[in-house]
Amino acid sequence: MGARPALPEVSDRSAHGLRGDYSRAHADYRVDQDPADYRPDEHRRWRRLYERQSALLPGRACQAFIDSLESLDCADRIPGLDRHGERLSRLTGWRLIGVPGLIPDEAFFEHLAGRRFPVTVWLRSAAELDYIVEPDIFHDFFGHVPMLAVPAIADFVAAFGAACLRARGEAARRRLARLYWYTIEFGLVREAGGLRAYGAGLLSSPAELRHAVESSQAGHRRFDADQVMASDFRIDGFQSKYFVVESFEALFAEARRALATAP
Ligand code: HBI
Ligand code: FE
Repeated sequence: MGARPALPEVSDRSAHGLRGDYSRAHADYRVDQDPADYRPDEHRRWRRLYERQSALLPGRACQAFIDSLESLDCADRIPGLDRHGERLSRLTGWRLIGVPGLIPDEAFFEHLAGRRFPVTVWLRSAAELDYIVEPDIFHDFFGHVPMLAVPAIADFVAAFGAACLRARGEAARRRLARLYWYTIEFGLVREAGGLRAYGAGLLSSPAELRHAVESSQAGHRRFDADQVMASDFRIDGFQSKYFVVESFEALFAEARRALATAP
């Protein structure tokens, strides 16, 4: 996932520069997902993305992700958000909502605070198999949804959304965005077998998953919330550093303090 275009103004449903169809979006940017809308070639592309990425997971993805992905049973076709949201809500209270793509921060944070995870409804084109600019359903569903079944992560993401709604001013929101970026998008956890990915940006990207977990040049750092919130990040290309937590409970305990005291 690369450069993020400027987000559409709330009033501008056409959202020039973003590829999703925002014209059918409700006021909270939700769109209906009709699984019947996907063409057979799109389901085939989902299967190809799923097979290629899941082959890379052993020894690189955290065990909780591998177990949770398996229980989602979503290898064969583009997943239906309602069905999977039903099951997830029983596990950690999270539901899944369809969105046309990137949505304005305020709407995004309100959904996270309400335990509604926005999932883009379109799938990347065949030409974007290895590199995509905006998050598509493969990044959002394959990358993010399995970890929302892990209670400490589920609680952290909801607390992050609530903290962003409380935050006053751009600097405070920027610090919080970094916390989300270096954990939920690009976080690493230490397991008995070594470093493992739990961030969606890693778990949905073949090249960066290998780089972040295996490269001695990856810039591994011990997770420290203050250092994370002071570290700017890149949205096109590999990160220059990756933060490592000892456990998801440790992440949530330290981040909860940072979220509570965020200005
Ligand atoms: N919208 N659909 C969607 N998905 C995101 O990950 C997202 C977004 N809007 C804003 C946003 N992310 C970022 O500003 C936050 O991650 C901080
Ligand atoms: Fe993401």
